[in-house]
Amino acid sequence: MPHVRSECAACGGQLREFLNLGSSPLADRFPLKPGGEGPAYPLAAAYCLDCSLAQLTCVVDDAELFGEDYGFRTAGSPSLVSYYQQWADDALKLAGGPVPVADIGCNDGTLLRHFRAAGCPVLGVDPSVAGLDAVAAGIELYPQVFTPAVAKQIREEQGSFRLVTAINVAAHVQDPADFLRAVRILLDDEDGLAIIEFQDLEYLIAGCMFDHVYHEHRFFYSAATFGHVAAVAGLSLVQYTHTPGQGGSIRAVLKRSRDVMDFMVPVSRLASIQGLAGLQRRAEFSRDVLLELLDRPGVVAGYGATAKSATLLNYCNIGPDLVPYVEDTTPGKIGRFTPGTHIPIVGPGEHRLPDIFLLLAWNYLGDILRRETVFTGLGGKFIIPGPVPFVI
Ligand code: DWN
Ligand code: ZN
Repeated sequence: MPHVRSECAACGGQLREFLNLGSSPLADRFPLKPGGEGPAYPLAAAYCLDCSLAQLTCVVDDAELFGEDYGFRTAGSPSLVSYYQQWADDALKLAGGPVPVADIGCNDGTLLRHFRAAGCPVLGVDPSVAGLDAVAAGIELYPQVFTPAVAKQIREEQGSFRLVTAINVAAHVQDPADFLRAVRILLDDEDGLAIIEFQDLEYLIAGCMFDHVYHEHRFFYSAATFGHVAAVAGLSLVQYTHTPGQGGSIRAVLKRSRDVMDFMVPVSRLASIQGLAGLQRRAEFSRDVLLELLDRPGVVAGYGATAKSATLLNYCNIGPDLVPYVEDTTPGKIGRFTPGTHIPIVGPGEHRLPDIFLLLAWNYLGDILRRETVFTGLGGKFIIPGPVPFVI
C-alpha cells in the first residue's frame, strides 16, 4: 500500500503542494484487458520549503511499481538505443577509455551492451523484470534495489568501479541521499566517476511537462537540488551539462568529495516557489486546449504508449472514444491496453494511417518526424501535447 509523505524525504522539511493531477493508475502497468491495471492512486507533487527538493506526496512501494508486469524496456525505443550509444561514447571519453562500469537501473542492459562492445567489464543493478533481458544478454546482474547495503555487497564481491552510471534512475529511488551514498560506495576511491542523468525540473516547468509526473517518478531535480543531495551523500557535482533526453535532462558528473559540503549550489532559474506556482493552472489550460484539438473530425491515433502518456491521458480523460488506438514499438506492450484509459495498444502499421497522431512520445519528435515522412507526405498531422498543445 502507498504511504503519504508529509515531510521532505531529504531533510524532513515542510512540503508545499504545487501540482495535483487527481488520481492515476501506475504508468508502466499495461493491462492485458481493460481494468487489469490495478488501483489508481493520488498523483500530486510538492516542494520542500527548506531544501527545495520537489517530490511526490503519495509514495507507492517498489514491489508494486517495478513488479512482474513492469512494461518499460529501453530497447523498445529505437531512438533510445542510439541515444545510449552516444551516451556510452561520451562517458568513456570522460573516463579516459574502457574501464569497469556498473550501471544502476540498467533495465534490459542496452547501455551496458554498448560499454561491453567498447571493451569494458560491465555489471548491472535492476530490481525489475527488465533486468532478466540484461541477464539473457549475458550481463551479470544484481536484481535488487540499489541501497548502501547492496553497494557494500557488490564492492566486497566485485571490487570498486571507475565508472558508475544511472540514466533516468535518480527520479525513481526511495531515498535520494541513500541512493547517492550507495553510488559513492561503489566508486574507486581515487578516480571513480559517477555519471547520472535525470529530467531537469526547470525544463519540466518551462515546458509544462506535467506528464513527467507519475508514481515511478518520486523526485524531480534541478542542478541545485541534485547537487545539494549529492553533497550530503559525500559526492561533489564536478560538472553538468544539459541533454535532450526526455525533453530536457541534466547529465551530472560526480566524484567522491574531499569535504562533504564543498558544493556551491547554483542558483536555480525556474525551480523555485514562483516557478512552480503557475504549473497547476498551466496544466489545466494545456488539458483544455488538447481536448479542443481532439474535438475535430478525423481519426486520431496515439503514437507511443509511453509511461508519461498514462498521466496525460488519465488527467485529460482521453479514452478510446477520442483515441481509438495507440501504436507502440515495444513488443511486450502490443496487444495490451493503456492503464486507466483502456485504449488498445497496437503495433506500427497494424491499422491504416490515421488523419492525426497524438504524439505521446513527444520527446522523440525529431526522430519521429524524420521517420514518418510517408504519413506527413499524405497530409497526416501530429498533435504535440505541450507546452501548449499544437498541430504540425
Ligand atoms: O523515466 C522513465 C523513462 C526513461 O522511460 C521510466 N520511468 C519509464 C519510461 O518512460 P516512457 O515510457 O515515457 O519513456 P519513453 O522512452 O519516452 O517512451 C518509450 C515508449 O515509446 C516505448 O513504449 C516505445 C514507444 N516509442 C514508439 O512507440 N515509437 C518510442 C519511439 C521512439 C517510437 O518511435
Ligand atoms: Zn527538504
